[in-house]
Amino acid sequence: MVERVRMTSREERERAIRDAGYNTFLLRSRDVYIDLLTDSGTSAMSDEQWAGMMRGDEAYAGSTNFYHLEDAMRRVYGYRYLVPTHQGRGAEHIISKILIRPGDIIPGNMYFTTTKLHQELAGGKFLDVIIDEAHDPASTHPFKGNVDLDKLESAIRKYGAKKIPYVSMAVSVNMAGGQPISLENLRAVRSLTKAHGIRVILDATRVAENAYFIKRREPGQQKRTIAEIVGEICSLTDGCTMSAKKDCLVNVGGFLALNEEEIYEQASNLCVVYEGLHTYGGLAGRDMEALAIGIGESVEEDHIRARVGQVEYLGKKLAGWGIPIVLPIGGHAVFIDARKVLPRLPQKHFPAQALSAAIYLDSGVRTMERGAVSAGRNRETGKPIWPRLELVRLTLPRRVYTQAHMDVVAESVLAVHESRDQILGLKMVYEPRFLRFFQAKFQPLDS
Ligand code: PLI
Repeated sequence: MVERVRMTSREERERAIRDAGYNTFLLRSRDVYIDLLTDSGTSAMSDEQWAGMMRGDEAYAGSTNFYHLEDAMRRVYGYRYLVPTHQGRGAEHIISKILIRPGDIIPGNMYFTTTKLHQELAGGKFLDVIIDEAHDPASTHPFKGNVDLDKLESAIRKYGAKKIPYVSMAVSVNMAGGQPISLENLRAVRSLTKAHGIRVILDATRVAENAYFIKRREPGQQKRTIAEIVGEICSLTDGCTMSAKKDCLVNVGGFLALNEEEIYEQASNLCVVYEGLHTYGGLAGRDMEALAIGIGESVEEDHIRARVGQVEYLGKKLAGWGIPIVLPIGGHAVFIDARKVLPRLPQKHFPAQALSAAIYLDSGVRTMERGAVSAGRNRETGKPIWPRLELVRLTLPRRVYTQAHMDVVAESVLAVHESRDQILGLKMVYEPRFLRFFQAKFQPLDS
């Protein structure tokens, strides 16, 4: 099957982005030429996955597809128990409700929007313990997703282990630019937390992409398979939340996986409240089948090399033309450093949001802001958070676009970069209460 793409005129795009309040999330997809908004749910399913869709067992309870999914999860990730959810945030909601008490602290290697919100809604507070290099777009540290063990240790000393229900450990750290963690770092986090009786809950969303970087960069890992490395990452944690819409190559789906029976029992009970029966969790049988097959495909060596290789292709092209991007190039996306592109715009005028809108205007390529708009406000003080990273994310769906599409994207970014002096800052004219980046609206400021 092919998806047709539609080219638009400059006038059409001007109208579309104005109507969308200069927020690319509010554009209609028919007005988008090449869609690099996200890699979430936008990948192309394989022939095997489509065949699996035809074998949906849509029984309300005990669907055969659930058991296939459970087998695949155990085989690749190795956890004991599975709770399917409609997507990643469904799993985040459930685990946060179970493990977090009001006043708890959840250290993690950089925030992710939905993960942090669910931790806060459960009464907890997220504490960033990622290494400093992660906040510096120019640092070429090979594992910029790593936890700073001194920061974690001092958090344990300051708050006490009883106030820390778990460490929230991400792989291919999204907000840092798709940056990996090393096995060595995860092992150290594991032994430190174990000594204090603290759990590690993995956000396994892009674990295969992280494993690929470990295989390429970490001493002694070159001969191992991606599947082996993924298995070891998971084995160093007590459970995971998974947005299956990324690595696992499905359009919808997620899960919570656990090793402790007691937590699993609570989770499967909350699943029936918020998601659906514990053997479908908001998914159709056919979705679970496609996911079971996608899990296997996600750790295939050729697939993952081609996937990360395409991101690298785009990133190298942009970097080669002098466009400031986050280095090293990440696993799922290329991130443009909007502060460097638009140094005359203060952060309060949302340079990344403005740059993202400008790229759409130029060519119909849709990207996403990952800066001050995404960071939102401090929930206690209500004050805006001003992150060091002010980025535009060009996110590549898996198995969808060709290298020629990447050339079109790169040429548009170059054109926008060359005319960057004309880009106006933005003011926010509508701000929703939660996860504002999805629905906020803006207006251009006068030049
Ligand atoms: O969109 P969900 O609810 O399936 O998953 C939430 C989620 C959790 N963790 C991480 C690292 C994510 O990247 C993530 C969703 N990411 C989106 C939608 C993205 O565009 O990156």
